[in-house]
Amino acid sequence: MNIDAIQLYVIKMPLKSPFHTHLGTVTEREGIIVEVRDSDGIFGYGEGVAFSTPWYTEETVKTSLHILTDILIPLLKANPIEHPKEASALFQTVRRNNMAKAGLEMALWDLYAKRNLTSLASIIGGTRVKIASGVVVAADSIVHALRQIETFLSEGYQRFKIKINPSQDYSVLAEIRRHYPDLPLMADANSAYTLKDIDRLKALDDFNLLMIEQPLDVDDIVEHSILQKELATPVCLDESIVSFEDARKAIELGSCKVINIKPGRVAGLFEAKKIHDYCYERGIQVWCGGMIEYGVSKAHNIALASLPGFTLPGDISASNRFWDEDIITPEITVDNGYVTVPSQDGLGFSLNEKRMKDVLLTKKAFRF
Ligand code: OSB
Ligand code: MG
Repeated sequence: MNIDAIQLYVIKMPLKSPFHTHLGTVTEREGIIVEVRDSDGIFGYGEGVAFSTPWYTEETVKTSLHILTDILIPLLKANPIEHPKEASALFQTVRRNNMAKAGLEMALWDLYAKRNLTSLASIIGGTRVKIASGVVVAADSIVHALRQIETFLSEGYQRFKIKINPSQDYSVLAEIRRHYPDLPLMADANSAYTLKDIDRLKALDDFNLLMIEQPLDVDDIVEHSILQKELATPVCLDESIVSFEDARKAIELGSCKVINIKPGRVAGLFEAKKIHDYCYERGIQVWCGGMIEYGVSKAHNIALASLPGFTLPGDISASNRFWDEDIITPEITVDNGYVTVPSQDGLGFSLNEKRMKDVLLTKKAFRF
């Protein structure tokens, strides 16, 4: 692919409003924008989606920078590739660190699509021209949750996800259902429960939820299969699935009926597509998750969600869900509940240079 240079930009922005989960509250977001440039001066962009602290996965912005700087970029420099899928294979010689891998791998996909004068969506096999958009409600009280739902409904979102935990589940969902009996609603527990809570979780069958996401711990593949047999509500796995093999095992065990695919969590677009293809062949529903990310990662998610198996609205929301001003132009918008899949080459969005400057913390260049 004739890579000439790579730049890593670390950026930081406050969220428009605090994002509450039982694991902590996110008020500002650091992120890594990965820029690859080839010898013809064509650019590709990816985004490292690890957080500043390891609350969601074990990676952080700092560990990602270390792995990119000292391991992955040198590996790519020493092993020139012709296609992004070779990067995915090359990076398999490094254990885990999936978000660092994905940031670089996805930049290579964008570059590859641009070189082929094709949109990223179509180069990976996407078929949709628009994506049904869902949104997450992560409030600190029922009053705020209801207010957020009202706003998001007026903005056209088609599916609503609410964060729950054992001290805020039945009562919150009951109150939402009292106001919105037919709202397309799901809950995300981010591993707040154990199998001892099985009766609490069964009670949530009362609310006709589309699914419950990651109720049990990350490694509880067996426990999720026990739980799923007891629940009418479909279980969706998020944190538990960090590879194709995890997805295969979870499906074989009956640990879930739905999978949330996030390219960052599974080391990039190639692995994400592999999981999609496996699920599609077996009629397992998938949707594309979110990471409170910037527009670069959102744009990759849009391309991914254009694949035919992404049959459920995911956490692909507009730039203005989290940001006063995103780092891409044009910004991502939701129109009548849908995000349009760009038809321009590559991601179909450019960096907003001015906004990037305003939010830049550090920058690091690598010459090939
Ligand atoms: O569990 O899906 C999750 C955000 C950050 C980390 C993990 C999760 C989330 C979300 C919001 O639920 C996703 C988004 O809309 O960006
Ligand atoms: Mg989740």
